[in-house]
Amino acid sequence: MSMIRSSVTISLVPEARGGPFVFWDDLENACLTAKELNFDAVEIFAPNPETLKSTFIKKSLADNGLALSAVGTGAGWVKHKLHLSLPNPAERKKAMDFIKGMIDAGAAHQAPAIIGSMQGRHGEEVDKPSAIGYLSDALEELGQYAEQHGVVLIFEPLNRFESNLINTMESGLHILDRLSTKNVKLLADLFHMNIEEVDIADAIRQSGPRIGHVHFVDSNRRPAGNGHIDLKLVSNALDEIQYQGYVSAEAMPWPDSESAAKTTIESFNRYFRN
Ligand code: LER
Ligand code: MN
Repeated sequence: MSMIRSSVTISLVPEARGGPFVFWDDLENACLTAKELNFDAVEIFAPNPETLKSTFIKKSLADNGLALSAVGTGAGWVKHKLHLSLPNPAERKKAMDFIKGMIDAGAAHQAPAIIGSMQGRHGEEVDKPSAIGYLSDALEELGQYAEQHGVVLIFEPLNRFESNLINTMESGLHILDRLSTKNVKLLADLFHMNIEEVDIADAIRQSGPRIGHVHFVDSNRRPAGNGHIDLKLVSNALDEIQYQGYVSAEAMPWPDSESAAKTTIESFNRYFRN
């Protein structure tokens, strides 16, 4: 019996509307639905650490017997235009401080923080080697910071339309291999992988125990089961590497939030529960 657990995303960031989150704004109702559908956990995309620390969130999770699988840090980008590859050191420091706050707040729920869009990009003012250097330094410091708080740090390769730094699991591993901390794990987002990897299942096998979180979604960013990714090959590969973490639905609320959550849990049960 696989120890993989199910999770579904909730965004509480109005500026991120239109993004790939199953539930929007109404945390209480999202948690109720997640509970009804038997999800193990929710992943929250929050505007700031204070929101994550609120008794409202604690209560919604506890009342519905849900764990917090992970917290997104992308509000630092969508709300404050901060990221870890900016040319100005003071701005990079603000990005670090924002993420540290999120690591603290997640750790209070035993949940890791995810560095996705906060990795940033290279451009006119910062060439690629410099950007990768800034990002590596940040992952080193944040990985150690997370370790002191008893959680891992999750780093997410993004497809080429969202970042020009780290697009594949292999390049993610390459950057992690050069860190002295072993506390940074990779996020396997099936949507990004479908665009960038030669073979999704092979990339999962090659990443092995370095995978710390999975974004469960289909080729078109609709809920898993509504696209053309071969989910059986994905679940076989995750079994093979003895993955023990969450598969968390980060998908468009297609055709609506409730249906997306229901499709996801049906796919989860089909591919991870027999
Ligand atoms: C963005 O495309 C994404 O996949 C998120 O998980 C990270 O911000
Ligand atoms: Mn993702």
